[in-house]
Amino acid sequence: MTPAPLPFHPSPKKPDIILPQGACDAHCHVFGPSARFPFAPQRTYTPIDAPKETLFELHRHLGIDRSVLVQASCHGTDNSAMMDAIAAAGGRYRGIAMVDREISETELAELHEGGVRGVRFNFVTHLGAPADLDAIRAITEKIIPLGWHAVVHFDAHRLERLAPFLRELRLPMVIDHMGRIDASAGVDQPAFRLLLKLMEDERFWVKVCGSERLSRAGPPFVDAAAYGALLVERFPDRVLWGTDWPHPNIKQHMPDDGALVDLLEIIAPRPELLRALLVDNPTRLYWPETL
Ligand code: 0GY
Repeated sequence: MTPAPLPFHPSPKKPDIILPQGACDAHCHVFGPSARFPFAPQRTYTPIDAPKETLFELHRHLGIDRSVLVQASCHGTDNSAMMDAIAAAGGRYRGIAMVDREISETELAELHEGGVRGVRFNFVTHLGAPADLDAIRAITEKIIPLGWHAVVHFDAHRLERLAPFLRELRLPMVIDHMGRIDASAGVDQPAFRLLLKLMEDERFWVKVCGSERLSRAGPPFVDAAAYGALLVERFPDRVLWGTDWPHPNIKQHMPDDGALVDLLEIIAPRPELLRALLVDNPTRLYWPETL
């Protein structure tokens, strides 16, 4: 039997740092509530309900003004829980959808109208079968006219085989969770070197979050934050950050979201870096019309 999922932190601390105005959590999820938005039959895990109201309250508590909701595999290609949350946020939230290869132009236009600005592809073993490469080619060609990007989520060991394929695609790509590298394996580990190499191509962006997933040292996950700091220093205008609330599939150390915000002191140690990471970069990708 699969063990019961760990609940998200019930009372995160108030962060020690004050976030800049317009700060964006560019990676988090809403789950359910399942009575209204049932999970996908083919899911590989069943999370605890994590409704929009709880997320909105968390963002207020942390000092986060904007957000990008990322469709998670447990909801499959039914984006309705995410769309409902975006609609309730009055333009301050955007979304990354998961879609079928057959999606029509009309359906894509509806998603765009509802705040979606990209599509996510999963290559993470514990989340099910890897995304189909032909389907990705077909979907990305459909979303290019909308100005969308792709979000790619993969296990670090897959990057070597995946990189040539990603380089073929003709749109911006955002890599989730620093490519899920192993924080104990050092900056010379092949996957991290390859990630740095990919980032030299200006189509690629990277999310410097997920420290709690990459860390081998445990809380406060400083070992993983050091990789984020390196990426932010080297590519300050193509990095994004998020809480990853409600932290699906965290098995051991459920993070305190306020403490994750405090890790930004390591990840983006100067005000101009923090502003680029939390405000200017998300604006360019998700709210370009406000520039
Ligand atoms: C994350 C990470 C995970 C889950 C998903 O789509 C998902 O279900 O992304 C994970 O299990 O590591 O980004 O939330």
